[in-house]
Amino acid sequence: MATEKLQLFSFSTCPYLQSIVINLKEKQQPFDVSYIDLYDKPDFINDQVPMGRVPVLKFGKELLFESSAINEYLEDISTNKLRPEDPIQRAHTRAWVVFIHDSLMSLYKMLVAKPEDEYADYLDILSTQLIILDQSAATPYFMGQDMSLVDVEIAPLLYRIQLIKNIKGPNLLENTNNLQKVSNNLLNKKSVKESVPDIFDKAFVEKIKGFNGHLAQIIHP
Ligand SMILES: N[C@@H](CCC(=O)N[C@@H](CS)C(=O)NCC(=O)O)C(=O)O
Repeated sequence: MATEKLQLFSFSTCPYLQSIVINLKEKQQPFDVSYIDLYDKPDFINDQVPMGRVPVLKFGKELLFESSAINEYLEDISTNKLRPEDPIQRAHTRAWVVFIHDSLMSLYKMLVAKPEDEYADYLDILSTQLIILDQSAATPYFMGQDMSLVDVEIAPLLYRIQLIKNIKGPNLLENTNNLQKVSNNLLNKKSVKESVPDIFDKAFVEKIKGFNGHLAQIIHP
C-alpha cells in the first residue's frame, strides 16, 4: 500500500469524496482530508485539475483526479481488494459505477430544481434509475456476498437517500427490495458511518435549503 501520506482535497458534502473515504477506511489506509472552499479553490487545483473539480488525491509529487480513477488506483496498490478479479465482473463494476454517478447527478438536479414539474421530472428519472439498480442488486452487497467497489460508490447515494427520507422528503427506495437491503447493510457499516464529518447531516440539509428548490419547500428537518 502507499507509503507516502495520502491527502484528499474536496468539500464536506461531496459524494465522490465520501466514496474514496469509504474505500480508504475499508483498506485501513491512513489519509488526511482538507476541506476547500469551492468558490476559492487552492491554486494547484485551478492550475492542475481539469475543470477544477474535486476530489483530488495528492501524495508525494503525484496528483490524481476523478473519483472512480482514484478508487481504481487504490485498488491497484492495495492488497485488500474490493474489485473482482474476473474481467467480466470488473467490466460490470465499472459500468455500474458510471450508472451510479449518473444517478447522483439526477439526485443533484432533483435537489436544485425550482419549478415543481422540473422537480417531479428528476424525481421520476432517479426513481427509474433506482429500480434498475434494484433489479440488478444482489444482497447483502450489490454484487453478492462480498463488498465491492460498487458498494463503495453506491453508499454515498444511499446515504443521501436515507437523509432525505429522514427529513420527510420522498422515500426514494419505496419501490425497491434488494436495494433497500443493500442500503440497510451499507449504512450500518463502520466505514460508511465514519465516512462523513459530524456536521454532515446538518450541512446536507442546509445545502438543500440553500438551493431553495421545490424539495426545500416540502421537507421538515
Ligand atoms: N466525475 C467527477 C465529479 C466531481 C465533481 O462533480 N465534483 C464537484 C464536487 S462534488 C465539484 O468539484 N464541483 C465544483 C466545480 O465543478 O467547480 C468525480 O467523480 O470526481
